[in-house]
Amino acid sequence: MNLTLHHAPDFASTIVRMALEELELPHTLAIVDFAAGAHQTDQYRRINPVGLIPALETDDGPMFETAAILLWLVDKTGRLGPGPNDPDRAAFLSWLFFTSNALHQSALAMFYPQRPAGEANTDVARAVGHDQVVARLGLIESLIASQHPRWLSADHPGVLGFYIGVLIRWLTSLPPDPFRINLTQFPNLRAVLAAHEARASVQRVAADEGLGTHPFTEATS
Ligand SMILES: N[C@@H](CCC(=O)N[C@@H](CS)C(=O)NCC(=O)O)C(=O)O
Repeated sequence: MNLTLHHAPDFASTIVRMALEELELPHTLAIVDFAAGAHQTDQYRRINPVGLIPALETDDGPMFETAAILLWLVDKTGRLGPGPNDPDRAAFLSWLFFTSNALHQSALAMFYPQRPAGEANTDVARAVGHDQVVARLGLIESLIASQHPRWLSADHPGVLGFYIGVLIRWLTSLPPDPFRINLTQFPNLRAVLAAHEARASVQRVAADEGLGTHPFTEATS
């Protein structure tokens, strides 16, 4: 498999990079110069028409959207998540799409509140995003506590652990007080993320990108 990940350190592409490392899939990193606007060029948009990071070039063609790429990797390798015939697949898909469509999107409202609300209303947008994030993390916390899903557990690495881990990294370090998320409110999720960040794959990526030794549970901005 020829794989090229279009990547910027500590961006959403870091989630995909961790999955590629965990799967030990050889890949090339193409660093996107975000500050220079490289993600908005015609050349990059031929790979990701939306102009966002990540994109993954594959033998099946270019891919974008973090969740789509993660799901494709699960299906190609049979690892890091339940496959199409696994009875766990239905719940896994539901929570993967929830993470992408709901949790990730409300997190973006906290990081870029001016986008939905305009510069004059950033505090309101950030507060709404914060409340949504807390409620959505609460659902994930309840899921882990009550159902102990194998595909989001401390015992088995999975794509959702990497995805939620990087989102938590940002949510606990980037927003200004009082909007910053406190991970101790979600102890079951914290345990799952602690196990994921201890993986050699995550440690390799964290060392290369300067994310610290506990990139999910002790992030600093
Ligand atoms: N829904 C997209 C979101 C990706 C995303 O927001 N990427 C950010 C970096 S973490 C980005 O490219 N931002 C550039 C911008 O918003 O202009 C996905 O899951 O891949």
